[in-house]
Amino acid sequence: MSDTKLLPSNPEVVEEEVDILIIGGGMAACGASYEIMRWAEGTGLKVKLVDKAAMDRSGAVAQGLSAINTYLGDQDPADYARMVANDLMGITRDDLVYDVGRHVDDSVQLFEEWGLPIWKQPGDEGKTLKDGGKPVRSGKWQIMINGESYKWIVAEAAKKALGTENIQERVFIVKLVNDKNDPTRVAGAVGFSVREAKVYVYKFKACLLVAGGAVNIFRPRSVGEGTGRAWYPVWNAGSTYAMAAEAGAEMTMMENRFVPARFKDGYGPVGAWFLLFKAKATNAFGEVYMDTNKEMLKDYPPYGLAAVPATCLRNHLMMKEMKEGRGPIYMDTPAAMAKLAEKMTPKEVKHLEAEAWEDFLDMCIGQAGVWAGENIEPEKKPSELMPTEPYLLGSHSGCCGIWVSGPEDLGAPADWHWGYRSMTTVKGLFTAGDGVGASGHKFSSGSHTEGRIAAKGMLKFALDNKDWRPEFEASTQELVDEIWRPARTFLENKDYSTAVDVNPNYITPKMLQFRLQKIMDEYVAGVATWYQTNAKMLEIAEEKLGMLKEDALKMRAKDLHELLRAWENYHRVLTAEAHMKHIQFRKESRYPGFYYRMDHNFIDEENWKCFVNSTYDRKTKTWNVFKRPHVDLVSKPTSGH
Ligand code: SFD
Ligand code: AMP
Repeated sequence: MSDTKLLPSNPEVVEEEVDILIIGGGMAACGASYEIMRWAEGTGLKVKLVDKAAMDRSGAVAQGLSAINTYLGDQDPADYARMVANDLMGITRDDLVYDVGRHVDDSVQLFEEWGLPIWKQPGDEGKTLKDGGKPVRSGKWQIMINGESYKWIVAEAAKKALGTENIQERVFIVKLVNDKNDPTRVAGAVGFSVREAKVYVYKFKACLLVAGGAVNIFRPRSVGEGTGRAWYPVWNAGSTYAMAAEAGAEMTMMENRFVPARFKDGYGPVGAWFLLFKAKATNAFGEVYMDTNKEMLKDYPPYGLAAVPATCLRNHLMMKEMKEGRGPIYMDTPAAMAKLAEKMTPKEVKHLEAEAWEDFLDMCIGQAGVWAGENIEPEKKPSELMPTEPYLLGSHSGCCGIWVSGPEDLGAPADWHWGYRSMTTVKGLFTAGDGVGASGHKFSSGSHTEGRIAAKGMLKFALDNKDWRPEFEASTQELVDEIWRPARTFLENKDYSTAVDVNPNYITPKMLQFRLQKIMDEYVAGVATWYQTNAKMLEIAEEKLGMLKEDALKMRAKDLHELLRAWENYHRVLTAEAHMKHIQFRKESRYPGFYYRMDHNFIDEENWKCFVNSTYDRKTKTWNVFKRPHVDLVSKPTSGH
């Protein structure tokens, strides 16, 4: 291998002090950037944003989207909170969800003002939402958009507000640093450039950690030639959860996961097909499993009995067909399109066919590729559906994440808020979007909104602490040494063997990732076991993850790309461990269709309708998992989608 590509054993170190650091450049970060500058002007506070990628196309909205899944219009935020609670099997924070619901429309109206085309009903074309234009609703809460450039548009507004001089792209943040004098407080963060051999050390008073959810923790269905395909963004590697946990933040509902039903192999989303095109999913014999297996929903009142049964329960009914040999599952696209076409002119039918393709071209181009490659014309041939590998996220149809301070005016229990809205239990550390636990179904618009809400809380915190000076608990050299360890491990050991990837003194990030995915897949309810686990399997997973954590210290980085992969894996392993510990603690199967504890294969409302929360001790590397009482602030969760 040519020496010109080798990393130096000592990177350049760049130190900077700001008042507020935003970590991530996705939907929540863009919302925060836009909002914070409206209030920061004249305060003298310095705000900076760092993203591991380029904001124009970073995060889950990278490819664009075809719908905005949260827009309330004239609906009641309490009804929205009820729907979210029902979909997440009763255990959500109504205060957080309601707060998003009452503010989210403003963000959507801003997107339109910034140039995002939002579909309008006939007669209202050209009329904005703000001016009373009626959107085309796919579902009760969802509206259709031409969203290929969604992220560009939202990022542009954020960049304009923040100023490009305050944005540093292609910096991967590895860890938060606690304050020397108060370990319950954050004082900074360290990361590295993914383009140059540079380590960045930031000191700050407050920080918004919005680095998205966690993908590729489980062995994906796409392996070999399909590796790299997933539904959620592969570049979101659990950084939010791992860094917050290491800083001491209380986590919540880390047992929750999202297993979406998706178009097979391309991972194309199903929402537009179910909601807009009114398609039905069937087993191999054309039977609609939501009808034939309806009785199964009665086992899970009230969540199965709502107008729209919870997402995990829809999976539960689908998987019965697959497990009992009546697969594959199909989305009956031809029947749906034929029905819609009944009252259409030939021109309108062509338009409908174009919309079917655009749905994927807007947000999941790979699925359109699968259609083209497999000669699938959706008006003629149905497509297979498949439940994917599990993802960890807090903004879509899942609710794992961090425990945050909620709004004070909604009658929530006193311990659900502690002064600064959106602050975690660590002083100065805020989060939003996928970072916030126990409040799913925010989606792109709700994540943007939550970023805006958090920005205000964070600004207040920074102003209240204007004279406070951050001091690190570790020295800059110690932090740099830690970040650069994989690079040095490689440099020190590379000549020991003749094949660069075979060496007893290090493990490649790719191999380590395979090991993690194998453990999670086979013992922690991945696709290999049809999402089933039990106490014994979890015990084995715990032991294996412990050894993996030890071996992770031996990851090598032969270049910057591998350094990125190494630290992403570090975040993944910690997130995976949190997931496993929470599943181990919750002795019931709260989310049938997402995962099953076969030794407790039931829902136990009496003992487990509670939050499962945890904290991680960075020094002892151990978890403390515990219950927190749940309270419904709106009436029982039974409202439909
Ligand atoms: O069809 C670091 N989502 C949908 N939302 C909708 O409103 N409508 C849809 O149609 C949606 N669908 C959908 C969706 C997502 C995906 C991938 C597909 C389809 C294919 C969900 C939303 O996109 C999602 O809820 C929000 O984007 C979440 O926002 P946020 O801000 O929590 O996460 P992000 O946008 O992914 O941003 C994360 C950022 O962090 C950066 N980052 N930066 C520095 N250091 C590190 N260590 C970092 N790690 C990550 C990332 O680069 C990024 O900028 S449908 O399926 O329903
Ligand atoms: P998806 O495309 O699966 O990510 O879903 C997009 C939106 O549609 C989300 O708000 C989902 O909750 C909703 N959705 C998806 N499938 C269904 C369904 N079968 N019934 C009702 N809502 C759905």
